[in-house]
Amino acid sequence: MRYSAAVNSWNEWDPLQEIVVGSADNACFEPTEPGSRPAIRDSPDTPFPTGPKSKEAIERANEELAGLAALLDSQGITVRRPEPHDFSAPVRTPGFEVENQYCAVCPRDVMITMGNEIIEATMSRRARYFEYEPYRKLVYEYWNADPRVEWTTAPKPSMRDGMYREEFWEWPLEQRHARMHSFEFCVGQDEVVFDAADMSRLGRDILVQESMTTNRAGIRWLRRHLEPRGFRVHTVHFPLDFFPSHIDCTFVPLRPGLVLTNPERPLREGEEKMFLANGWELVDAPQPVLGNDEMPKYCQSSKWLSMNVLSMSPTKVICEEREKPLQDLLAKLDFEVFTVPFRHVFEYGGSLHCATWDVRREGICEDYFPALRYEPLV
Ligand code: ABU
Repeated sequence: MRYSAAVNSWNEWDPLQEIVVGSADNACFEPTEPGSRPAIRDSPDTPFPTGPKSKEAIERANEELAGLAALLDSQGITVRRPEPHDFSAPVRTPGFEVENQYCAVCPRDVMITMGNEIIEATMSRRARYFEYEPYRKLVYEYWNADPRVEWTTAPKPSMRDGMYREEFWEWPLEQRHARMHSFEFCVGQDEVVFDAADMSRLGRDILVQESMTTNRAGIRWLRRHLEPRGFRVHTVHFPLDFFPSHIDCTFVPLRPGLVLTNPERPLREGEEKMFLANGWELVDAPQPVLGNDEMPKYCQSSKWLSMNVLSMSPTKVICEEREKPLQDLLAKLDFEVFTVPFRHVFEYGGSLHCATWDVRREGICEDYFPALRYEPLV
């Protein structure tokens, strides 16, 4: 019998064997920079704090992350954690300076497994430039353990001022609405830019969202890298999301043939065709229990963190403890639903999917879109 590689994950749902769960140790507030304008929810005119998060905020998040790790462990899944990193250290490169870094709560934003390959994203924000570092020891371990494991670091962008379109942040909502079909955000199009969490894996087919954190050059780079390896890369858009960043609160594949969709962020017209023509069902998530106004005050993500679930298998899914309407829907769809409290992690920009990076799942590369016609770049 041939064992699967030390790194092996082709989709978002196959039975999970090994996963990295993030850590809030040494987390800092995300600084204001051209790719990010953090604001306090109930007091947008008060300057956003800088430097380290409070000990209490870190402990609360770490407790919930440990609860997730314990649940995964109880299901026989190997859980790994990032290495400590000094996020309070400033970063200075020839192109930019930033006063502090961010955190290692959301490995999903940085790292992605594409079959037997680990890809480190370019990242889109200065404070996250070195966010691969807490995972490097693990990457070396996997890479040393198995010659089938490939490891790719995507080209680092300069992150100079000129890479960004800073006026984006000043556009009023009406202007954004008028421009919603042009998909121009705070990153320009000259350099390769992507966050790993803008991708979703469905066997041979990879979705990439064009967003504030992934530009068209980033998607071109991904196509040129992945197509020769047998993948088909599909760009997707959600024109009613005026601040799109990371696909996993918008379009969440749960098992072959089923995607959990965001009722406020429909796919661009025409992009649903590949799903419908291949017998997939798109099911809207219910409204989250917390409204946008009720999210933690330093949280920069939307209420749709509710749908940021983590699949342990095609029949077992982990959902935030208080999201009862979503739990009920998932149960109706024949999932065994596990729950953990995760509200304190929201402050760090993610929920259960964001706060993890699956390294090994059972299974092989499958084609779930047999009726698809695809034009490769070359
Ligand atoms: N990091 C995921 C955030 C996505 C959202 O706010 O909808």
